[in-house]
Amino acid sequence: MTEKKTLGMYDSFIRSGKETRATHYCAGCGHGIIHKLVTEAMVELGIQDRTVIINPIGCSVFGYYYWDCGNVGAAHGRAAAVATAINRAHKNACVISYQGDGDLAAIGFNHTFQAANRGEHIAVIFVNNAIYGMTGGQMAPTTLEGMKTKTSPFGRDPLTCGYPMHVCEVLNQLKAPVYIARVSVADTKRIMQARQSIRKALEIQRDAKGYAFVEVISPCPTNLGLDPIKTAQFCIDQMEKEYPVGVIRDLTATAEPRKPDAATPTCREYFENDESQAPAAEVDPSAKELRLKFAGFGGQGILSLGICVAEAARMEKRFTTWYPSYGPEQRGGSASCSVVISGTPVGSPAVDHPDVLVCMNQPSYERFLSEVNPGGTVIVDSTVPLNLPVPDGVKVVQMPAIDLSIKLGVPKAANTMMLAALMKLNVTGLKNENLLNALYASFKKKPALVEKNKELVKEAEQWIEDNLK
Ligand SMILES: Cc1ncc(C[n+]2csc(CCOP(=O)(O)OP(=O)(O)O)c2C)c(N)n1
Repeated sequence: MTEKKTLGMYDSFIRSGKETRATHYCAGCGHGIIHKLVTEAMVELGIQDRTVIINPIGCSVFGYYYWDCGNVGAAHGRAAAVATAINRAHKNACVISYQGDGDLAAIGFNHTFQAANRGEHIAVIFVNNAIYGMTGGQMAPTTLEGMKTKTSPFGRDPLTCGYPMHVCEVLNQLKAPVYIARVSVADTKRIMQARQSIRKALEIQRDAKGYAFVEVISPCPTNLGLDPIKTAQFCIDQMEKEYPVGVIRDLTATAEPRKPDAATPTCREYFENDESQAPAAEVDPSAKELRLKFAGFGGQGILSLGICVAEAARMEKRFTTWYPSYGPEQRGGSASCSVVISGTPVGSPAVDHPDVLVCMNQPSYERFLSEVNPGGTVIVDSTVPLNLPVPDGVKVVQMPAIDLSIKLGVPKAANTMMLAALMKLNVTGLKNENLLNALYASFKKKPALVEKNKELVKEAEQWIEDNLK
């Protein structure tokens, strides 16, 4: 007998680390069947080249070993957010979010609900096996009443654990979804029905018609402690009693396809539309990418300093990103931001290895110094002891930004002192005039501060002139 290759799956699952045609799923698990239904529909509908499947956490986290299309991993429960982003950035993409009941209905439920309510263009395949499979059989929102799991050893009691959650019915309260169906893969007849619903959900993506949700009742023999045949029977006898299968909503006949130009603008479009604020970036392959990190305590103006530099880069028609990271505290907690300046579109706004590091406090110096690229520059406040080995080829410069700003009576302006240091050391590749304009523009609402900051910049430059070689 020859083995027939499933459409839309790789010939060999080498991403698992070995040449194999075997998946990592247990015998009798529904995931393999559902994978097949999804990829077959994807190929038959001719959308393989523009399909992106989101693989969040759960037994199907390794879906990307098998699906021969675009794949993106997501944090537990966050598939809807990732799917939203992908679809908005790539409007031609057909996005499939493939999620378990723990992922979708527990940790990720609010994401699911909000994405459905927004009518995002996503086909959601919701694998309901009534349990957390990957972690060894804990109770899920969809666990049946009385069902024994690791975390409900005496059976799910609605008094303490609530009732089994009917996700399709909850989503059916919303206006936006185009298609909602519940199917099962417990036997051949049901698999045929599941095939139709999954195909429909993908067709809706092909035609850019909106949100489609397919719940699939799926056997998990390992965690139910039953053999595959008995587990399939459990799906039919017990699960379908609680979760009746069928099409719950189908608005495909009346749903309007999204018009390409009427689609939700991406973040980039929001900014680029305002030409006066942000001249469009121009491609200049000769401009080397520069990655900068600014770090200190919240309230020290670290994030604003990063914005100034990013704004100046935009004025010079560079591609640029500003990416903040801060703790929960408004004041006093750690804060940092990453800025990338480039002559070509920026791939990632995260800066793990900066070329320029500005540190306003000791924890950030300790945290980031070792990550600076060779040839890089570190500007660190003089209050920070330089007691760490400096990586080869990295230049460390101390600047009394905090002391100087206190001396000049504007303690909050230590970040302006750091900006002056960046200009004087000429490490951003940007024109000083633009850096200053970006700084002054940040005081649009407090014009009196512009004059004061001009004085501060002069003082800082003088200090650097006198003290730094
Ligand atoms: C933030 C976070 N919390 C908890 C976990 C542990 N965890 C991994 S998988 C999982 C449940 C997965 O169950 P489900 O979504 O039903 O998928 P299944 O494994 O049954 O296919 C949990 C709780 C995690 N990885 N990350």
